[in-house]
Amino acid sequence: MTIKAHQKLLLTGAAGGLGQALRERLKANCEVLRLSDRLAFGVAAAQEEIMLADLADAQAVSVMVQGVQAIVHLGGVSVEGPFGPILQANILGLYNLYEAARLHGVKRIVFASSNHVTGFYHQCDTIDATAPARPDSLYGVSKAFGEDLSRFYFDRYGIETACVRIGSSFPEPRDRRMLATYLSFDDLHRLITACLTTPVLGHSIIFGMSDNAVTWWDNRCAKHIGYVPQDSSDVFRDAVYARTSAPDLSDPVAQFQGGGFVVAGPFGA
Ligand code: NAI
Ligand code: 15L
Repeated sequence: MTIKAHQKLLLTGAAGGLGQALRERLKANCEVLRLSDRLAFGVAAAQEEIMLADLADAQAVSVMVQGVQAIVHLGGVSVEGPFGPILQANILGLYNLYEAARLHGVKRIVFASSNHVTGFYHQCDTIDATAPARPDSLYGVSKAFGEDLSRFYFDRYGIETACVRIGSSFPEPRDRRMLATYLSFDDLHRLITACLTTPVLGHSIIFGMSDNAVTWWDNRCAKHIGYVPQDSSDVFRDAVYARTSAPDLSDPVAQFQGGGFVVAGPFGA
């Protein structure tokens, strides 16, 4: 099966950690990969275009979106912090992106949501996509907004979105919590590919995780996407246990799925 489902694909947040990890991988999904970020990050290679844009700038976002058939949206504030930048990038910026998609006829978006939409569930809870949001931070609230905004644009305008509640996507798990939340870069690419190629995506929420032995999330509501993880955090388990100490179970950081996000801040405006 070809995974080249779109002629021109836009990747936002291209200068960030996941953007860099996906830059080469996503070229298999399109003829031309348009890369965007607020920050400059070098020159375009073969099969690439670079278009810088601040998500808060509606005009720049419109130009960025024009001419693509699908979007992988990673751009934005990726951790808890002051509300001002979160508001600009993750709330106003997301509105600008969906308005541009509507105006330019883009019909499918993969939105990098986050496990922090549901970070205030306990680590002994197993939740699926029907569980009500319980954001653990203003950052998590902004991702919950993104999930609602994208649902509105699907119901009203038919723009399909996969809200991928990414767990922890790094080269390897950094602590014991991430053994449950780990998503390898290759599995992230498999997941995005599934979102871009499944015949009917609709508006879907899927937890972005590898095939980890310990998990808090159940993806049964997203079977239609056809994502099958092939990696697992289990190969890192012994090393993570050896370099970390047992969690203090009276600490909220160890009780809730969101880990340190449940106590981060307040940061003010
Ligand atoms: P990152 O912080 O490394 O990259 C985010 C990129 O967005 C940066 O290059 C930044 O310059 C850009 N950006 C920020 N504000 C912007 C604005 N106003 N306009 C345009 N660009 C802007 O984050 P990372 O780890 O690459 O994550 C990518 C996405 O995935 C983020 O949306 C994050 O919330 C989400 N995510 C990542 C997880 C992970 O484990 N890496 C877990 C859950 C969600
Ligand atoms: C996220 O949403 C962040 O973007 C990422 O930096 C990690 O902190 C991740 O969640 C996590 O929960 O480990």
